[in-house]
Amino acid sequence: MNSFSDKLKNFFGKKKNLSEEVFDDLTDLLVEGDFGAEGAYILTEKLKEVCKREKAGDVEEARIILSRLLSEILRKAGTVNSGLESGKPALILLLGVNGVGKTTTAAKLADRYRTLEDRRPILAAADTFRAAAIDQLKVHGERLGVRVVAHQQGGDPAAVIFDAIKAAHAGGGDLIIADTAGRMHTKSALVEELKKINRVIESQAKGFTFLKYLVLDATTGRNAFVQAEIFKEAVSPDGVILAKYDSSARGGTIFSLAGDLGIPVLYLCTGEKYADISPFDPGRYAEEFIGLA
Ligand SMILES: Nc1nc2c(ncn2[C@@H]2O[C@H](COP(=O)(O)OP(=O)(O)OP(=O)(O)O)[C@@H](O)[C@H]2O)c(=O)[nH]1
Ligand SMILES: [Mg+2]
Repeated sequence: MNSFSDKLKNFFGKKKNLSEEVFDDLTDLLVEGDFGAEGAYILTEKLKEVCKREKAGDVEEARIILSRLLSEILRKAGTVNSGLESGKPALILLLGVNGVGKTTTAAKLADRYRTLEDRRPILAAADTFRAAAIDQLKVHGERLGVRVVAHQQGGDPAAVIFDAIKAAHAGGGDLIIADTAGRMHTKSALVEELKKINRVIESQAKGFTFLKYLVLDATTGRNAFVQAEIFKEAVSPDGVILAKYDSSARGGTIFSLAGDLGIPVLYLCTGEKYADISPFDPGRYAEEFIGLA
């Protein structure tokens, strides 16, 4: 995994006895791992309490308890399946700030659902902000052999989605994956844009499952969490896709997303290739995070 979990592994490997110092050092480490100061403190306090109750004798036992607590936090955020219902058409809207990986993720999802779930995806270029963004999606569409519905730069994103829904009705597909513009939204602009898209979906896409996935860049640490707070308040995303987890990610942000915001992580992306996306596994992630796996 990444170097941060190596650090935790090292930490647990060195110490033997459970002392106050161990818990203090662990808190510091968790903060370093993007847990957030409050989250790190609450977690170590909880760990201390459970260790006492379960009469944990050494660091190794504490580590196993910690892994359990961590996966409980992740499971608390609810379902970790994609939210798609079989046999039902769906529309996935990918949201997120600049450069986090939305367009790449749109292509990855199209490829994944087509090959593994027998879906017929349509990519919708609802990022009409930049001409390059539309072309970028078209290139992915060509490579994958997936249809791309696009308008001109500066067009209305809701109109692109309208056309994508029309294409789906006409038999062109059963899963619309919509890329959106990544400019840093103010909350009200985001809400307005989404209201318009919502209206289109309500009137044109009855019977569709509508999902909003927030894409976050794992390398941005606590910043990703702050973005998630804003998006949660504005549009209540159904789940998070954590991109660029292959880079220097420290990974603690995921626990705050689940624990503090109640947003489940659905997928981890670990590279630029289409196959570099995998469903999130809470138990395994918790174990890997503390170097147990
Ligand atoms: N290493 C790595 N790079 C990624 C991953 N996902 C995306 N990227 C790269 O990150 C950069 C930005 O990705 P985009 O998909 O264009 O991001 P975006 O959110 O659509 O960006 P904007 O449209 O400008 O807001 C590109 O160079 C991608 O190749 C990932 O999981 N791992
Ligand atoms: Mg993009």
